[in-house]
Amino acid sequence: MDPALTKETVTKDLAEVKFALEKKPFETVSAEVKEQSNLLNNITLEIAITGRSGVGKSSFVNALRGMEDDEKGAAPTGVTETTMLPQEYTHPAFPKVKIWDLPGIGTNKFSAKEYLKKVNFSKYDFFIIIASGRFSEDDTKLALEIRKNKKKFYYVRSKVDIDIDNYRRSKRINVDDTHEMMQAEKTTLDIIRKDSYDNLKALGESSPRVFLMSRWDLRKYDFPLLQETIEKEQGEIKRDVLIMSLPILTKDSIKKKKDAMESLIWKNAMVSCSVGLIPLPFLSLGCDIAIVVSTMGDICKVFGLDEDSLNILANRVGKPVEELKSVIEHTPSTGMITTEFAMDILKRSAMWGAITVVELVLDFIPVLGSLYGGGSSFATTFYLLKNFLENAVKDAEKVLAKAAEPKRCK
Ligand SMILES: Nc1nc2c(ncn2[C@@H]2O[C@H](COP(=O)(O)OP(=O)(O)OP(=O)(O)O)[C@@H](O)[C@H]2O)c(=O)[nH]1
Ligand SMILES: [Mg+2]
Repeated sequence: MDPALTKETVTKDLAEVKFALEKKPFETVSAEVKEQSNLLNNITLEIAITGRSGVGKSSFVNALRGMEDDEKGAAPTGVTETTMLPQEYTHPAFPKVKIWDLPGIGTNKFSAKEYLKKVNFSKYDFFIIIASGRFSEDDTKLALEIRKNKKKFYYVRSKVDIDIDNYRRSKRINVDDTHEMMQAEKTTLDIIRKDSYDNLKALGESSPRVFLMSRWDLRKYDFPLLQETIEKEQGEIKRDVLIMSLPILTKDSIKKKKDAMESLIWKNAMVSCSVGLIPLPFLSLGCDIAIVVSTMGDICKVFGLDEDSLNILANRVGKPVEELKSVIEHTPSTGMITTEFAMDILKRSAMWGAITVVELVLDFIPVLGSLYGGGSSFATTFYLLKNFLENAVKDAEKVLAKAAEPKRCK
């Protein structure tokens, strides 16, 4: 624990807790927190990817899971799916997050209504309708039906990298002229945007929104905007699950994940000190250490620092996983995060000026004194998790930078 914690930092770190406790009675907050604390393992998020055959549905499923197309467990691409059954792909780290590769629309004789019924539409949180050229009547009919059923959908125009490339070739753009290359990209995107808008208007959409993207680089074009738009249109809980589970593309995605996780750690700290009061040997503290351990594990997964996520990233960027691991300074490998490990840092945290921290926390939110150990358990557990989170953020930023480095020539 950072011994230099001040009134200002405590006030900032626990503003959300104070706000919640001012609005509602302690028991209500406590009950809500219990329900939300384990959201990564309790809340399902089901995303449906649809569109005509060959538009890039399966590729997008893989991109959302941070995977390459040829990886084990990836959705097969470049092959026509003949099955009428939706294919389920679970998120590599969070099995409650599912991305569904729906059968191509338009290639069968079903109406939009029948199609939705066949794919069991009610279970999806939202739909992404992809087109790689013009949108078709099949797309808009489906959208209309989804809207009728009070679900959200997003039009995505895929493969814009190909359009940009074609435009540059057709205009004989000099590849060494960065300005011209950029200008050609902008012009192509403007053309696609206008074309998609006019096309959907002609098909009866009154104010269509279309997101341009390429499966090969989700950091580019409209994918960040799509992500932001979907997040805004989801309820608070699903939004957090979405933020936590989407791949880390930029430093900004790390920041968003950090904000979402800050809200999760105080909830877990509170739950761990409210239930199953287990006094810890040699400490005047009590908390459910299993909750502390699983929260640390979740932090690792959210920031891509667990073994599986690191392997997937290493494969994606074509670097040995050891190279990525070499920059991780603070976060232990997932196998090391055990009860003993958590106990050990808890003991050390408790020794470090915890008294002042407890005083600061209780001074700011006196009602926390009703938790186990008069609030000291909460303060210690919270700062332990907060410290773990801060370190994971630093490590995730280093891994992101390492992954982006050009490959070394041998
Ligand atoms: N350049 C480029 N190629 C893409 C993109 N998205 C998909 N592709 C390619 O387009 C082809 C078809 O992609 P799939 O993901 O298999 O398409 P699908 O919609 O799942 O096709 P069906 O399952 O047959 O309906 C593959 O060769 C992909 O590699 C993209 O954004 N850019
Ligand atoms: Mg497919």
